[in-house]
Amino acid sequence: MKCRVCRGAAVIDLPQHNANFCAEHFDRFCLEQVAKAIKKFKMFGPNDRLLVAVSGGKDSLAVWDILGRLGYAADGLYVGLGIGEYSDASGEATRAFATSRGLTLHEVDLRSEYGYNVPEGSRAAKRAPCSACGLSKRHIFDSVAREHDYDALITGHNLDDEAAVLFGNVLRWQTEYLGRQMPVLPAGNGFPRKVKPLVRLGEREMAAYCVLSGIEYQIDECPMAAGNKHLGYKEALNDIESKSPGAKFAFYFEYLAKAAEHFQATTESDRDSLEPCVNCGSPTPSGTCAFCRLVERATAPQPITMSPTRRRRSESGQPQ
Ligand code: Q46
Ligand code: ZN
Ligand code: ZN
Repeated sequence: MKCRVCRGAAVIDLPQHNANFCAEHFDRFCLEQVAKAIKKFKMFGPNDRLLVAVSGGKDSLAVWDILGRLGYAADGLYVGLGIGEYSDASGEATRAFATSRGLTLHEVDLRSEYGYNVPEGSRAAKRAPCSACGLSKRHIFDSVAREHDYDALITGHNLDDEAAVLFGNVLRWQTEYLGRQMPVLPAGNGFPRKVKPLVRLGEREMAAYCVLSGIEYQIDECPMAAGNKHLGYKEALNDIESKSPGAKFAFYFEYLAKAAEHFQATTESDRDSLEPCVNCGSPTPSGTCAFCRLVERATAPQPITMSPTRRRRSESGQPQ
């Protein structure tokens, strides 16, 4: 297996590009793909203040690293979700990365700031963990970007993520979500500009980039992801990709080129009709926003449940 550029020994094959690369040229390829996405979608300029949402995983650390190497100054934002050892290790990986490079990292701990963590919030609000988690993260990302006046909020969503979300939305023709599936969502009505510079690179490339660059990331998957529909969509797309290399890239980028604009009007009019939450000021369709309602339910005193033995003793008047 030889590198497409220098004919030296290749370390990775990319069937979707019909190419193999040595470490040096793979590194250059990753930087070029990100630079291409930033330019093509007019994501941001050299003087913009950028905030990267960092989880400690490969994608967010890689995008933060690549932006710095491309000459963009970006700060990080880490949200402590309180998902046991997984969150402990994610926080450590993020802090170690920021410290080693002298980067500014904002940290928001869900429990200390808002009084609940993801498992508690999910139970109390009777929402799936990823739903409570996603809602909390989105609210915090938007608020910190607004408060500190960042020009763009950057996330590490890669091609596999975007193709899987598109696949799920197309399966059910969720037109209100399809309009949001752009690599750039413009700022407006209380939302910061949101951008995804890794859309041209897949999960496998990002893991390889981190390994070859010596970036120590949180390798374990979140334990609450089990049963998450997107994992199933990713597996289905990987299966298709193995039989038809390049299918994932074409599925997403042909959608952007040929269909995305048809769904944007719905999203824009939804956004324009939002008003500030009566409690926190974040944009919401009306009244109190979904995040404030989640906080209220997650932090409400929970009824004390007695074990069957204690209940029997209590009912029969026995001492407890
Ligand atoms: S962290 Fe949160 Fe993910 Fe874990 S609970 Fe689900 S959404 S899987 S990116
Ligand atoms: Zn080479
Ligand atoms: Zn609110």
